[in-house]
Amino acid sequence: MSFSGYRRAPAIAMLVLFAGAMGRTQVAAPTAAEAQAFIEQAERQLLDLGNKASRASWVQENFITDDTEGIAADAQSEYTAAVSDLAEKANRYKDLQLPADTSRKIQLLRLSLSAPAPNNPAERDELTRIAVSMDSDYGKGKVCLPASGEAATSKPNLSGATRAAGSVKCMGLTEVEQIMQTERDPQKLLELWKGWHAIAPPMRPRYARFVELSNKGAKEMGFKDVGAMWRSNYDMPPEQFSAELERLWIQVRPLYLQLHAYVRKRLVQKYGPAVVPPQGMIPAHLLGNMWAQDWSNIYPLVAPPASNTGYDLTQILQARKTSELDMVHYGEHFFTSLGFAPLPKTFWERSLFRKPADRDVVCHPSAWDVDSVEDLRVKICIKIDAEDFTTIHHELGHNFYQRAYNQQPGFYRDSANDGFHEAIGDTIALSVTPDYMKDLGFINKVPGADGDIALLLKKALEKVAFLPFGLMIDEWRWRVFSGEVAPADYNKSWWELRNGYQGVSAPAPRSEADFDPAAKYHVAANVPYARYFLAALYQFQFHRALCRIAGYKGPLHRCSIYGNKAAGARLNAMLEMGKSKPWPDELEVLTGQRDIDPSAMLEYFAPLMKWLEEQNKGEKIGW
Ligand code: X8Z
Ligand code: ZN
Repeated sequence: MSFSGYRRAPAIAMLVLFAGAMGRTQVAAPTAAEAQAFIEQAERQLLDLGNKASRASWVQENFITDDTEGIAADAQSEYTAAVSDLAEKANRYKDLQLPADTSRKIQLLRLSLSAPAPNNPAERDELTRIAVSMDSDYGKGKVCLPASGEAATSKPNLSGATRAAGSVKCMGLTEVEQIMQTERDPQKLLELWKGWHAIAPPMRPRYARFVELSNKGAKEMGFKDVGAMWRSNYDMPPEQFSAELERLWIQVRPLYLQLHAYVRKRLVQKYGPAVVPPQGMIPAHLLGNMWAQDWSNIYPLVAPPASNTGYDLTQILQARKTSELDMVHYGEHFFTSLGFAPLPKTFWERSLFRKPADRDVVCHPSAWDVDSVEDLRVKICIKIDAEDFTTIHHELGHNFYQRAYNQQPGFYRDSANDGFHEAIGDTIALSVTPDYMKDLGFINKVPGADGDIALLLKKALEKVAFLPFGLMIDEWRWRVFSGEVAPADYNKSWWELRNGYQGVSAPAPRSEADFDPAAKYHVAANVPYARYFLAALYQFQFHRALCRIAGYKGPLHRCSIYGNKAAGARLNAMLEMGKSKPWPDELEVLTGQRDIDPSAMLEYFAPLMKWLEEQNKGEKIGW
């Protein structure tokens, strides 16, 4: 079998064109068998280059230095070049009638990069260097608070974790996030918020260039722009995907609006109408989280007077002197209780569980599958609290998924769509119920039904509060990639979307001297975000299906599939399919349904919705 694609060097390409025009070069007509062999070879080549790039990125994110950045950028550039080259070669087969698997794999090849590069080495290297440098800058970001109480500054280039220099204390994001969980002084919260957002403006010119270069790559790959390319990865036309998100948001928005109005009312009680406008937007620094994407840390401020969750997982974990390693073992234990094999020995040897004191790392939690087979790892700077107890289940969900599909061909070693990957661990974490707490010996007595509203409110602060955030990030990026939002309007459009979707406001005056989007990891690191919105809905749909398979009859929020092998086997049946089929086929295997169905989430929170509507009588809904 011979392949007759184009060479990259322009001079040679011209030569071939010229020879072709002269009629001296005869290229055999493409065949389906040739296409199949081509894609199988591509699969092998990309697995090899992908593993090398993955190993280089692992080292770069664990030991951020100029050298590791360079090594990671080179490996990514090589991988990106191979994808562009193969995608171009695959064009040769575009008019052929191909076996379904072959054409699916060619399409997956075209979609496999989140930052496609121009087919020109200098621009490609520039793109990968920018991408890696923004990821590193985010990882190195620090908030430096002067002991004197002056305004906070950021020092992205200070190395080391926390360091005290004179009267200035510099902290990494993990520490800042931890303080924001419990700090209630608006002034202190504002300093932390401003300090962290100050890491981003230096990334602005690089980001604008990144958009330019990756758009050029997307166009060469046959897409309108990078956003259109991302939206094409859902087994439907990109316009239909946008319409689908709109359909889903309309169904869950009333629940968000009720939660927003209730939380605002309680925050007005706490901070007064001068800080929180009773009919307006909630200032973004008061919600217990840097990005106001998860409000569960302010649960104590909004807790219902007459209902009690019955336990506080953070307190329990800390009182039991739980270690970082113990936390991960709890997560693994849930999966093995469902029938999944334990994690490999190398997982425990190679993962990062603790924030190192003496070097810069990207602490944003991630799960890795370095050799695409069984070299599974996580990288999490674990805090001993309820939030990270959930995060660990989230990350391990990625790892168990990765291992479940490792027998698939290379292009299918992925989730049905990216929302599935994000939903698996969260689905498991929904089974962390009071009953499960008792099974673990964390509590002696399971709280009665009178604790339900409290439990549901706490969960809604995590899951429902997230929904508009999960949508607006990519709404912003899609507009940026399409050119609808120009660099001169980056920050303005960011806040228009945050205001409009979330009903949260910037806590300090903003201008185009700021670049608030890049203070969020997924923007700096170019990770598509619609996946998390999808996952927020899928996880309830998966949970409901698994609870039914387990024969559970009660309310969804009390269901735990812990230890249920039938549920585990059915989950595995979907996971092991990887990306081999369009996602509706895979959704059907687990749930019997072919559409994303927000009714599971609405059913889960139905008692809370009723309660919120009562609490909000006479309140303005919206802002
Ligand atoms: O990035 C994550 C995971 C890693 S895939 C920790 N999440 C999103 C975020 O932190 O913004 C999980 C929830 C949303
Ligand atoms: Zn994830």
